[in-house]
Amino acid sequence: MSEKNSVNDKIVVLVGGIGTALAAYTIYKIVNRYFENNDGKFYKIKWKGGAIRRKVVVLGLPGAGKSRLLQCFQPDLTLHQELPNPAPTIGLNIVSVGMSGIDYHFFEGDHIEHWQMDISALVWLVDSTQPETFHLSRAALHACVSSFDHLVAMETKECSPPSSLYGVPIVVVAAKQDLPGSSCPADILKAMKTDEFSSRHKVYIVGTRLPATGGRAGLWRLYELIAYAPVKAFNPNECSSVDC
Ligand SMILES: Nc1nc2c(ncn2[C@@H]2O[C@H](COP(=O)(O)OP(=O)(O)O)[C@@H](O)[C@H]2O)c(=O)[nH]1
Ligand SMILES: [Mg+2]
Repeated sequence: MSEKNSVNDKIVVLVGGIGTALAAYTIYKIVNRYFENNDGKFYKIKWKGGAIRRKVVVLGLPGAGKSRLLQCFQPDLTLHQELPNPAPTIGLNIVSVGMSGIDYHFFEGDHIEHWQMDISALVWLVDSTQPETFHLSRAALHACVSSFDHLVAMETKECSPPSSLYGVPIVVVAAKQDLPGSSCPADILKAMKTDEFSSRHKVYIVGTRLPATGGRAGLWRLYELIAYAPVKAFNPNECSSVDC
């Protein structure tokens, strides 16, 4: 009888142990999925282009994280694949990649003269860990947008819809959110004072964390904006508000 009890006890301990291990594994998977893979959809993008071509300009102060961002827009990147430390960009870095039937051409650089072309979005990166440089980033962003709107103003002199540049969406990226002491995306958007041009461009904010290994976030949201953010509808009343 006592021998039978001891066998039963062993079975209970064994089943209990397996149950605990399963529960722990499930919790681990859920937590891992939440923290490590909240960009899950990004890794399921169909990395194939097509007949439509779009140009996206990626700008910001040197070291803001532009090249790291573009490293992530590559076919078949896996979540756990290690990203090399990007070399400083000299001149212009062009990354071409097909996504969901559209050919995207990303132009990365620190200078504004490269971006005055037919583009579908401006992505502006800010290093969230450098609040002391926010005013410089803001000045550079405003200089870019002024130069951009000046071109639009020249095109819209007749107050007819311009050919290409009008109302291009602007996506401000609060980069390096994984690093300690980083300012939150809302504070960065505020620091960029984008209200001053929000009547001419719809402005979005995305926080990204793109460390060399694992734990990436923000890529899917950024992709969605690049792919679907609408160009602001032409408003003839805007003609007079832009100084030519
Ligand atoms: N931890 C972390 N490091 C980043 C992130 N984005 C960029 N970096 C690092 O910041 C440095 C400058 O990035 P880079 O992309 O070259 O800046 P760029 O001059 O704007 O192209 C590099 O050492 C990157 O590895 C990020 O989201 N997290
Ligand atoms: Mg670079």
